[in-house]
Amino acid sequence: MPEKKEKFYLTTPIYYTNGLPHIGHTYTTVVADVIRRYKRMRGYDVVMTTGTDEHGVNVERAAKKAGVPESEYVAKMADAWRALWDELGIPADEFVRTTDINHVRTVQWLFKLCRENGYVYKGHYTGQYCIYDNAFVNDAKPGDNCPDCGRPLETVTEENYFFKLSSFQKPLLDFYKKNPDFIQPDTRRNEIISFVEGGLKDLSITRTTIRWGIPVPGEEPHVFYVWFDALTAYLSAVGGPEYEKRGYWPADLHLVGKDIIRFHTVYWPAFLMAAMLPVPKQVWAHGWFLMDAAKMSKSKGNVVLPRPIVNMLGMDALRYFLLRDVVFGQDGNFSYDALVTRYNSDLANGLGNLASRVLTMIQNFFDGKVPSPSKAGAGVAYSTLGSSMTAVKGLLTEGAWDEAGKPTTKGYYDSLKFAAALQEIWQFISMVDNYLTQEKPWELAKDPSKRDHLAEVLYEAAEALRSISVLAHPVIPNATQILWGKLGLPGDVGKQQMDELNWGGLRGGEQIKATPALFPRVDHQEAIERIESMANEELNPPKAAPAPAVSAPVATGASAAAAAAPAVSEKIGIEDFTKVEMRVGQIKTAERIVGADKLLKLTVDIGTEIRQICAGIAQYYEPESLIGRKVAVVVNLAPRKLRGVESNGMIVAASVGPEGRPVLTGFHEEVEVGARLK
Ligand code: ME8
Repeated sequence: MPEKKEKFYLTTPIYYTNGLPHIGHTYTTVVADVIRRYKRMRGYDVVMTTGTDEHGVNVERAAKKAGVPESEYVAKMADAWRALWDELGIPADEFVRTTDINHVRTVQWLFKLCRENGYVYKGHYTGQYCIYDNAFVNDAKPGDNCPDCGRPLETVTEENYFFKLSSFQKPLLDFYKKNPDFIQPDTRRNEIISFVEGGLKDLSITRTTIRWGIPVPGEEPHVFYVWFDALTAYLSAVGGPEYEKRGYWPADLHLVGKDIIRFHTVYWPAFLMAAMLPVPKQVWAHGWFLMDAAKMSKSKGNVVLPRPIVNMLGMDALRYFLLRDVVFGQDGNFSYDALVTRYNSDLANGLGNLASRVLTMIQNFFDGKVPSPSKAGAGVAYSTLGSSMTAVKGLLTEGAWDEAGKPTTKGYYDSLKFAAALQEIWQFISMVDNYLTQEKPWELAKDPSKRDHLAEVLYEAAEALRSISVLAHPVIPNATQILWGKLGLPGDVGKQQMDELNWGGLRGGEQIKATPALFPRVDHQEAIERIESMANEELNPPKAAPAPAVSAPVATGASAAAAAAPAVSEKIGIEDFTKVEMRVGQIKTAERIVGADKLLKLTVDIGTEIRQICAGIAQYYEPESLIGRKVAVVVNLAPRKLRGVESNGMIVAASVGPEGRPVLTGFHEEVEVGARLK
């Protein structure tokens, strides 16, 4: 490893603040996070930037509609974006907002440089403008619709500052030629080259019709046009005018969707060339995630949200699916059906099942201690699994080589071939599965004379799990960290260096930990229904949710904190109290809910019928201990869904201590099921 870490700077687009992230935005940010983790495991000092694009007429309109100043509107939205990335475990190292003062300074500085170098002039522009995409549409006629989003264009004439993009046709074409990897994938590169060969028109970079933008110093009311402003955020995030001090510019990689490739590979390098600043090394444009073959948009009502999926299946499942199901660069269809199928087959049955088989056998046959590799040591050195693992590692990190020893492709991770990388790792997983089926350790365990062989087999399998934890970590960081811990290994698997992963690293003697399944299997249909139901709730939140009738003795975890608050002193009349119908219920069944750690799903006999009720008591009561128990139930509460599971009623519990631990009610005398509490 180099003594001083080499720097690697990558970015996602700076997202618009007129909506919240859906699966498309999540996709780009997840990919950025995977690359960041991978590069760190190769010894790089990585910075990943994402952020929010907060200027423009759309924001002016949205803020007006919300009845708040623009600054307040964008601050709230930026907080929501940042919070979601944090919640999903994909936070930026630098979160840049285009309203940040450092960014404002950087845009004004870049403009000054371009102007001093003679690439800016004042003129008039009349054109057809799409206010939704913030772009003039070349060759459009008045009355046309936007070719991208289909919405009506507006005719706009105004005094503008122009950027002499036309001067950059040759410099750009030369640049693409000299840097054939600058635009990826190759199909996009060819598109851009023919576009630039077709001639470049000068570009309007300021507006006078918009108020909400970065002012052009001394030229008010001119404010910067959205792309000159937004693209510059990549540079502001790592020092702006003082970029040299931090040393991350030029960016190594801009990740974008194919919609904005032109802005990134034509305008952006031209702005930087005009200012005589270094140009980024690569722009990678991926395809669309489509929903029923159409681009997702809130107005079409077909957006897929990340949170409900993560609540149900976990973030690793979402990450795995996004990278495994679609070849990076191409369009792909998103479907819950495919997501849950992948989850059950590759994660629950594949990796999850392998891990639990191996760990259970080590638990049962070796008292939970990883057996030591064969005494002779030869087994490890010549292990078939070991050489397969080394081959997989080579494909992921170095690529393929021809017979003369020349590289023919780059490593799958380095060339962003995520689907291929995962396919290799999962082929290795099935190889380990086959190895176990062949060696039958459960049979070996019956014969004391085969103890050494048994130790060897389970050592190999455990070593395979350790390797998988390292190799798959960039894509499924949570599960691999858990697996790492289960194998009794200390610290953070993300701190491991892939180059240093060698077969035989597990020493033997590690104390394994039995913890719940990595990826519990889910019922296919039920999982989809619950995800859809949670998505529906998030997209159409109930108007002012009515306060629960009984707010002190609640039994759902989410309300536990509220329940611990001092009792409200406002008095109610008896007629209010009698509105709440409470009855004695008897718990018939109780089970945990995948994707909802705090909830138990109960069926409760309330005398007249058997109800399904969810209760937030999973962290305090074992499901089996509840069967047959009599509890007080609010039976006339409107049914609702908790984490996508229907709950028809509420179990009453006292809320005890500062953390609001729920304690179920009990009766000291025999009471009849269905009896009313008054
Ligand atoms: O364009 N499939 O912001 P934006 C895959 N502010 N990726 C998708 C997607 C989908 N269905 N939908 C969105 C902007 N994306 C500007 C960028 S950069 C200096 C300024 C992802 O909020 C994809 O990365 O519209 C796409 O390029 C980006 O979100 C657009 O985000």
